[in-house]
Amino acid sequence: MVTTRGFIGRQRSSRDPRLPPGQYDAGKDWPVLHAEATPSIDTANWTFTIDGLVDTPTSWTWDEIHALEPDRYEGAIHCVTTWSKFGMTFDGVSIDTLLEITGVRDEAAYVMARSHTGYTTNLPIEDVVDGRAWVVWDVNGAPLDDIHGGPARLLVPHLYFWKSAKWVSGLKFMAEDEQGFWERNGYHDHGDPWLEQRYQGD
Ligand SMILES: Nc1nc2c(c(=O)[nH]1)N[C@H]1C(S)=C(S)[C@@H](COP(=O)(O)O)O[C@H]1N2
Ligand SMILES: [Mo]
Repeated sequence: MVTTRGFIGRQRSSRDPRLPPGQYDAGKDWPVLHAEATPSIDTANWTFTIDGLVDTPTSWTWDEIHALEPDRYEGAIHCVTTWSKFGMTFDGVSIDTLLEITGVRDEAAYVMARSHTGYTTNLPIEDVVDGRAWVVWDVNGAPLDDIHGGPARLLVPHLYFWKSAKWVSGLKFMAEDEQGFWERNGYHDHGDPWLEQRYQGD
């Protein structure tokens, strides 16, 4: 057998430029992580609400949110526990589309995302606008499983995945930052994977 050591060595040591520092490619696996028991949420009772410092607080039913302009994210997701996945396709609605309906007051600077289970996570407003965040219900062409946050989850793929609240129920716009569940338990308030903002103080 003939091998070209130099070539193989280079391949082994080269890092995928899409991988943020300290992350590995999970390949086909999609690990499941959450703190609470997996709920089973009937789309007949499902709602998503935007409230707080907006002009017109609004709730959408399952049918109402599906009637809005659809949008898609194609790309990577990055979990703070060091796995990343590439080539994910999520379908849903952009937060921008929802904010066109509610408006946002000038004083709003932060957002608290909440779940039907009581889970919360905080974000600066900049991270949920301009095509950076979605409410999604399909992944890779199929409905999101319960274990991955179905019937719908928040998707904020440029931040660590704990910001992508599963079973999302709403966003509250706020003037001051407040910590969510994992942030109170030591995770970073922002969570940029390219800056390795994993824990408070990073
Ligand atoms: N409601 C809820 N959403 C959550 C969490 C949680 O504990 N509860 N964990 C977060 C964390 S830490 C991660 S890594 C991702 C995991 O999503 P997955 O199980 O679909 O991979 O969900 C995030 N969203
Ligand atoms: Mo996580």
